[in-house]
Amino acid sequence: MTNQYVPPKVWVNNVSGGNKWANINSPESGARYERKLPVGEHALQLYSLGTPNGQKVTIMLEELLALGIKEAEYDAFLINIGEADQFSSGFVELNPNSKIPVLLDRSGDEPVNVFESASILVHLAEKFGHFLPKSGPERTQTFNWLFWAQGSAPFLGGGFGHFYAYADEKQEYPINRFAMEAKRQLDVLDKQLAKHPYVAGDQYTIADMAIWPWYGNLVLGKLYDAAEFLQVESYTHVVRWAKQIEARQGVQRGRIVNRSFGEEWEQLAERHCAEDIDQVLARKPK
Ligand SMILES: N[C@@H](CCC(=O)N[C@@H](CS)C(=O)NCC(=O)O)C(=O)O
Repeated sequence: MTNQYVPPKVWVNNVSGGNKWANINSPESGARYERKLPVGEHALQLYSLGTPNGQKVTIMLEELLALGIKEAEYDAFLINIGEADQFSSGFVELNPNSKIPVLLDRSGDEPVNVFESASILVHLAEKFGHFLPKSGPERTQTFNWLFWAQGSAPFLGGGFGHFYAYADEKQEYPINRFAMEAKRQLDVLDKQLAKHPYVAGDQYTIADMAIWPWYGNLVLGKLYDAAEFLQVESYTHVVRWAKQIEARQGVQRGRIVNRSFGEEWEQLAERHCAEDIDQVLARKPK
């Protein structure tokens, strides 16, 4: 084989190009510059972006608000990861891993920072007593599928999505490797959803909220433009579930928060009150 890469004995950071965000990658963690985060008026402060990982949390918050829980009101500020916002001192103080989403909960005696989207979902579910069964097998199933989502989605996003959609050069080996895994994961979900209305059983839970932004968007043709390539319509139970979840008011509202990309009508950089979302939905094409 020609041009075969032979790894040196010790890795050196001379990565250049690769994709349009490659220049913000670095092997070092920590703050790169001093800047405080903006703060709004609500107890819950969210710093995020409307990617699938960001959507998980805004869907949960909007689902809680749809139940009439006023304490779930929140300020959502945009973190533009392409502009290195996640490396400011203020952001790194809340999430040392420099990834969206991160939540600051100021409702208790001491503010608490919550990072990792699944941890935020559990925090909110336990705080408000919804979307996570309190005990029994359905609680265990919810955690099974929540952890499944956290373990599996990086193969879909960082693996398949990176090489199929983002990498400048399309390479057969990684695309094949991760297309295989993405389809295997869809098959796992399809078999589960053939037996149950929701991923963890009979109830809509935080597991659905963690899985839908990735696999739901994928089968609805809203992720990576890969619906045809992955033949997503063959996963009929996932498609049924994805449409059912998409129709929920909380999902319609949550999926557009902190969006600075996609269709112009659905972009909403910051959210501070319900009317911010109402205004966006009012301009949705009929
Ligand atoms: N496991 C994390 C993943 C979060 C994540 O990968 N966030 C991406 C956007 S979807 C990010 O902030 N990337 C910025 C970077 O890598 O510098 C979670 O579930 O919260």
